[in-house]
Amino acid sequence: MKRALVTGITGQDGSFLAEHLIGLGYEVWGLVRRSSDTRSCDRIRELTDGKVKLRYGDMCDSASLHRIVGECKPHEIYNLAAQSHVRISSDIPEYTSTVNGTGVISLLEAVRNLAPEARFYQASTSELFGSSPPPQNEETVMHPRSPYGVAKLHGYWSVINMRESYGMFASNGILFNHESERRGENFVTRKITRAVARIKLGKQSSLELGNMDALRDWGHAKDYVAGMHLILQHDRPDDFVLATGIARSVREFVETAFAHVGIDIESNGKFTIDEVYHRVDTGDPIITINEAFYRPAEVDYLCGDASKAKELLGWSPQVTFEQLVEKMVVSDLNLEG
Ligand code: NDP
Ligand code: GDR
Repeated sequence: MKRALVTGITGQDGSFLAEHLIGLGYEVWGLVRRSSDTRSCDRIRELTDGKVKLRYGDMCDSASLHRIVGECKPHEIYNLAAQSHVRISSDIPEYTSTVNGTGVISLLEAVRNLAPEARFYQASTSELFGSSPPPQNEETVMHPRSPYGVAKLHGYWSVINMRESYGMFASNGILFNHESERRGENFVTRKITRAVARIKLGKQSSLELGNMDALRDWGHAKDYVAGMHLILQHDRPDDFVLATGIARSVREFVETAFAHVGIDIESNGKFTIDEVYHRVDTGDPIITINEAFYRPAEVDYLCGDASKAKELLGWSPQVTFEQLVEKMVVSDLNLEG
């Protein structure tokens, strides 16, 4: 039986990946960090009943990474652990750098010393491209725009360096935004769908957002974790973009989500921080802009070209933008109802 070690198993992707690997017959191990309550394991609650082996550790504690790799002796390692919030990375840049950059080196060193034949997947990101114009693919110049992106670039190159220096099977998945019903509540898509559900149910009246005109290439996380697995099944280590190839603005996400629950909204057309959307039925403000949600440097336009993954791995996403928004809104209506 193949053993896989997943860091970040309690996160959105980690939970879907663990389920996917168990479905494929893997023995799944997960690294969890100590938390003051047990809610951090909510996404993997159903797996904690013996389906996964969990071990305490932290990306900032290299001894714990060595211990877990030595005990598990994995065939495959998926490094998904990260301080994954781009805007918050500007508030905690050093910590973000340690977890998302140095932490990758610590884990790679543990693998090189204790499981050198293992295959290593690194959760790299479209944020690496930053200000490079779309469509972005594996050849696009990288120009990150946040401490998060800079730290992830460190991780990205560490993987390539291990491959070139020691022949390790280490690959980067350069994944564009992927969302789901399990998305953290302070990422924009989930923030929107949760608010739309609460507004529909009369539990909230309005929502504050930041930049409505950023464009993102949004897919569903389930499709992307399947791609992570395929990247490690390829005949050689390599780097792959996973994306849908279609970009939508935050504004389009908002409008699609409200349309789904039958609430008509209209903008005052200011397209600045003075923009306000009103409910058509009551005239009440429903979306206002708060500068606090803007980033020091924005990534304006991400739209990926995943031709390489399609050709070499046979990967393509199945869930459309409209289906993604619908799934998230319906799930939040159920959770809030
Ligand atoms: P989440 O924020 O949902 O999950 C992050 C995971 O990392 C959680 O399990 C968290 O644990 C864990 N973690 C954070 N800090 C540490 C630490 N110091 N030591 C150990 N574990 C830690 O992220 P996603 O699931 O959305 O993303 C998974 C990975 O993919 C991340 O690396 C992210 O940067 C990257 N990525 C995500 C994309 C997306 O659109 N979702 C796109 C491209 C890349 P805890 O539960 O305790 O907080
Ligand atoms: P992103 O996701 O930065 O792309 O990183 P996020 O959902 O945080 O932002 C997407 C875009 O929405 C704009 N925005 C807001 N964002 C948040 N969080 N909250 C708001 O109120 C808001 N209003 C507008 C942002 O400015 C941005 O342009 C995600 C993470 O999962 C990373 O870990 C991953 O690497 C990238 O996707 C690919």
